[in-house]
Amino acid sequence: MCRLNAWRELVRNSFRADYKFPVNSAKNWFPGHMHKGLKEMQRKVIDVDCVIEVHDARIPFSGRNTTFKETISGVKPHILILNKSDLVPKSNREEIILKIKQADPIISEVLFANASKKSCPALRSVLPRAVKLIENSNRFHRGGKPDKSIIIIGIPNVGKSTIINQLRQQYLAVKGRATQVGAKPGVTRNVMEKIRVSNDPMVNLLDTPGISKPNIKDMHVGMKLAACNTLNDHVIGSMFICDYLLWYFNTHGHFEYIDYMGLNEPEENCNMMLAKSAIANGSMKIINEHGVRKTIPDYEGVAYKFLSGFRKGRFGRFYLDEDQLKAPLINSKMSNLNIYQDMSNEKSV
Ligand SMILES: Nc1nc2c(ncn2[C@@H]2O[C@H](COP(=O)(O)OP(=O)(O)OP(=O)(O)O)[C@@H](O)[C@H]2O)c(=O)[nH]1
Ligand SMILES: [Mg+2]
Repeated sequence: MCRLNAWRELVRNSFRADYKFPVNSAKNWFPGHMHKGLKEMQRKVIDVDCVIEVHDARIPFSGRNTTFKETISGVKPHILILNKSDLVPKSNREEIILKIKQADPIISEVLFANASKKSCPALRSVLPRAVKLIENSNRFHRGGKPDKSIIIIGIPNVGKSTIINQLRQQYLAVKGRATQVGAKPGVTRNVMEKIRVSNDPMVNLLDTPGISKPNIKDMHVGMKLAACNTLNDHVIGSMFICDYLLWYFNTHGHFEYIDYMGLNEPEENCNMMLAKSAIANGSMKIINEHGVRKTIPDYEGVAYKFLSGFRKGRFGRFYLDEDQLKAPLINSKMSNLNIYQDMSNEKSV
């Protein structure tokens, strides 16, 4: 505790309080395959009865593609799954749900889910919920067709395909994956044909490529999206992402990185942090400079360790949207909310 207080003081007195962005927002957030994917989705959405949007729970208020409202979902029932709940605290979930619903009344349900876990209770509840919403919706005129179609949308790498595979395994008790999953953005490139995930009720899901928000004006949002690996690292650059995360950890009191990286105290400068960590862990590499062999810190290797440590939850559970969480609620009728969370006791990683 004493150590923690000393670190907080150090950060408060001598570290940068605000973040100056070394990169600007004139980035290509929207690669070519996303244009194609969006067009395909717009063609197929005509047959769809409900939209399930998946987003990363670490950034509940940042980086959702709000243009989906105009391009895809319209007035169809819309469920938002905040996935990767194993990486965020169990506190504040009710407040987050309320704030999202207040800001975006088109959303019928918000759930926290952990699709990496076999029997996630929130995921088990999602199909019955969607079916109920569809049957209660006055747009449901399917001429007696018994099957229901749901499209799964969201930005890249948030777990859309994992959720489809999980639901299929849960309801049909089949092994294997119907749609490919991967730990980098852009794994699903095309809108898939319908994937049957349940026979009773008869439900088909459509997997789609992750589509980012076309313009990102707020660079905090861009950096958070990059930190959660919803963009390829090269779009921003690994070193810049590390630097942003280091600033975020220090200014928000998340000091778990210090032990993980083999450091003694908080570091303000990202290059210095990576160099000290490389030396402490023996992560050095030999380079040849003008015919002279030199041993230098393996900056890229250590930056990868830092980024993947965060992405795997090795620095503890927290939101990257803590500042938005502090904003007051418009009204706080929390007790009226239906909250479906993954309340299991899984550990932070
Ligand atoms: N920690 C954690 N990881 C998850 C969870 N769900 C999915 N993942 C991982 O997140 C990564 C992306 O999963 P995908 O299902 O491929 O994500 P996607 O949204 O389909 O990605 P694109 O097709 O690239 O848009 C994979 O490494 C999954 O194992 C979760 O609940 N928690
Ligand atoms: Mg996918």
